[in-house]
Amino acid sequence: MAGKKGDDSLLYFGIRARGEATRMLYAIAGKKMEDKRVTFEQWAEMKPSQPLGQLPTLTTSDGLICCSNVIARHVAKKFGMAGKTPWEETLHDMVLETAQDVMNSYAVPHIYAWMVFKSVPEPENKDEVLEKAKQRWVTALNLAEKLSKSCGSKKFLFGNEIGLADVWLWCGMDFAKLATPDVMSVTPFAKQWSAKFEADPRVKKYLAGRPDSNL
Ligand SMILES: N[C@@H](CCC(=O)N[C@@H](CS)C(=O)NCC(=O)O)C(=O)O
Repeated sequence: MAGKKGDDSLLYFGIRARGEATRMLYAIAGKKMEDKRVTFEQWAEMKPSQPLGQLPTLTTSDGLICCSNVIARHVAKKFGMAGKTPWEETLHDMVLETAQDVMNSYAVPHIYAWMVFKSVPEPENKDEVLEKAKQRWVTALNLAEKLSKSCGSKKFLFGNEIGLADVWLWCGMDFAKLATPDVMSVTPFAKQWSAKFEADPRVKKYLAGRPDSNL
């Protein structure tokens, strides 16, 4: 839901990457948030005034929050989407951190570096590198499936309601499509779970209205 001045305010670039899970959490919870998107030119001027010199940041009535996962967790907790017990919170965290690790430790340095940022040349063993990324997702998804089954979940990862882990995992996989176009169906579990997630009316509405971006 689009917000106005006075609502929580997310400051990020006009890309999905580290901001999208938070945007989606607000949309699914039906809560208002000002989605401030800056260009890289605007950012150059703003950078020195930001606490860590990086984005995203979230401004709330309690204060300013830095670091994308801290932001997503804070928002999910506020909306009751991060687990009801310390163990459930840990299950959500395990999925979130595992998915982010695939992106940070493998996909970004080994694939996006040449495919998107052009900071290194395309590797000669490109197919092998891409296959390895796919296998990292299979491993991450097998863990998510095991954890989900361990608490008897049938609909979403940890219960009948969409939670932080669902949102973060889906956004991480969506971001991974450039390198692994079939990531949403790399395991039977991934296919079934992502279909249920995408069929949720709030998710559908959000996805239909969000700005285009390949990142
Ligand atoms: N660990 C931080 C990393 C933040 C980060 O790398 N942000 C990038 C965009 S995704 C950024 O601000 N780049 C511009 C800059 O460093 O000047 C987080 O998760 O929020």
